[in-house]
Amino acid sequence: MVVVVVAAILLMITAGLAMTRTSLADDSEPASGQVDKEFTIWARQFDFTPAVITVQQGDHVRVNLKTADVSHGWYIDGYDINIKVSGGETESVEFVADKAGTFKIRCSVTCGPFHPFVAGKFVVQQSPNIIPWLIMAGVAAVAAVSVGILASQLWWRNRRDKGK
Ligand SMILES: [Cu+2]
Repeated sequence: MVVVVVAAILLMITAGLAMTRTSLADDSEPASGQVDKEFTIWARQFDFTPAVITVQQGDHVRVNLKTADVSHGWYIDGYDINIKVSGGETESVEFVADKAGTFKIRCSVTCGPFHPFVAGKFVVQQSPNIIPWLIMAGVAAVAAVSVGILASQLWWRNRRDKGK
């Protein structure tokens, strides 16, 4: 009897988790061509404005690089992104921020004596993963229900034995 009840509860929780996982996966998949974060960055002698950009892991990012003076580049160390722009033009790049962490941005065109100072940061914040928490909650619920059922069985048995 106890085994059947526990098995049924386990089955329900597993099915629930499977459904939750599927719906989460559907939500996190961005539609093709959809841009989550767009930035327009001005490069000049000798900085980027803004220098620091922050996104969430998995964001589809679009960056438009502009310059009002000489040629500059915008390179993310560790992301294989490198765009270059000449005076008065705009160059764009789109990519998915799939790696979490803080990455150095550098100018990839020697633009003058203070070129090494043309730098910034690309911050990719890790998206919270709720799946492990859901599994832990499921296991805890099963354990609690099992203990409850066992305790009540023992209580009834004890009562019945006393009555004899
Ligand atoms: Cu430069």
